Amino acid sequence: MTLTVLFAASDANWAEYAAPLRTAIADAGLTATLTREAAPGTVDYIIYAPSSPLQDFAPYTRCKAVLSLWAGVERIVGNASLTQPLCRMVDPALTEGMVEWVVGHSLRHHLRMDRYIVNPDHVWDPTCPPLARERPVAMLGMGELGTACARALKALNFPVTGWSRTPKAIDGIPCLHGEEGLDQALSSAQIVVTLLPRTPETENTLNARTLSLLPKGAVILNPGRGALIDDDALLAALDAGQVSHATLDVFRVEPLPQDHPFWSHPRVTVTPHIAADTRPSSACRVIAENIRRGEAGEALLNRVDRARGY
Ligand code: NDP
Ligand code: OXD
Repeated sequence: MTLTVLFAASDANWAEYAAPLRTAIADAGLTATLTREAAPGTVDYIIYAPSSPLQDFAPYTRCKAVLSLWAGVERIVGNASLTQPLCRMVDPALTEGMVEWVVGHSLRHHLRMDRYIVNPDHVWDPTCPPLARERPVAMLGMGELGTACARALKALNFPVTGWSRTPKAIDGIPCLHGEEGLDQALSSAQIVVTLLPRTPETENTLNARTLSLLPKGAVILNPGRGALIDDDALLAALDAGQVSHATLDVFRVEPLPQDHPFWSHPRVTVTPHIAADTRPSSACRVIAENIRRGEAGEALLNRVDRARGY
């Protein structure tokens, strides 16, 4: 049987994904027409990115799953017309990229690299930074990405505490949950990494109250979603020295508007939502495996729980 797979994403996505998707679908033993246009009633699977104008999923009556190219699904999860199973992206290469971004930016601040990279007055300050073992990290979000980043930082000896919605047991990484757990994780964290999904519950996880719990001079790394942080509270904490630096990859509005104070703040580093990209060669294999599973009647990978929102 020939399946119809609708690719609902931008022209740029199509240019990157069409060839590796065809290869991955064939390698999974499937016969499919991969297309950017099809009569809704004929479509078996939808591959979706928020760059697509597709908003009304109701006419796709035969569609067995919507497969997101993005890990974060906040722009589609609440769509009332979407009743088909929704799967988010878990791509090993995306995870690898996130680990590199988080470890790189953690080490930048831990080793105070900026002091030596930009030193116009040639200051000779032989103060050595502490060892990683003396620099506690709080990892907010212990899912696919948070757990991989926590393990990588732990391998460098950072004492990492994880925080998630539900309790977890991970070797060598104490894990907390709930509001009290958050307060405890933050109370000793010199580096805080936010890798939570955007949901109504996670909005403003870092706010004036929670930022005030941090030891003075803590660093924030946010590769999760902009809405996890109250922007004004963060700016106030930076100005007060409560937070010494924030490295932000994601924002409430993207691209970050030119007049946003983050651009010019001396202790904010803006990276343009590049912490971790889905890589077509590996992501297409994940998509093809899910189509294979759908056809074989097996459980789909990475199903989103609509009620939870992620
Ligand atoms: P997962 O769904 O695997 O993990 C999410 C984690 O957040 C889980 O540990 C979950 O807890 C926790 N969580 C969710 N809600 C709450 C809550 N209310 N309180 C406490 N913890 C909560 O997601 P990923 O790790 O794959 O991705 C995380 C996010 O990273 C994505 O949603 C996306 O927004 C962002 N991202 C950013 C990219 C970038 O380039 N900047 C690239 C890719 C993703 P529990 O384990 O108990 O369910
Ligand atoms: C994603 C992202 O969610 O790039 O995949 O942020």
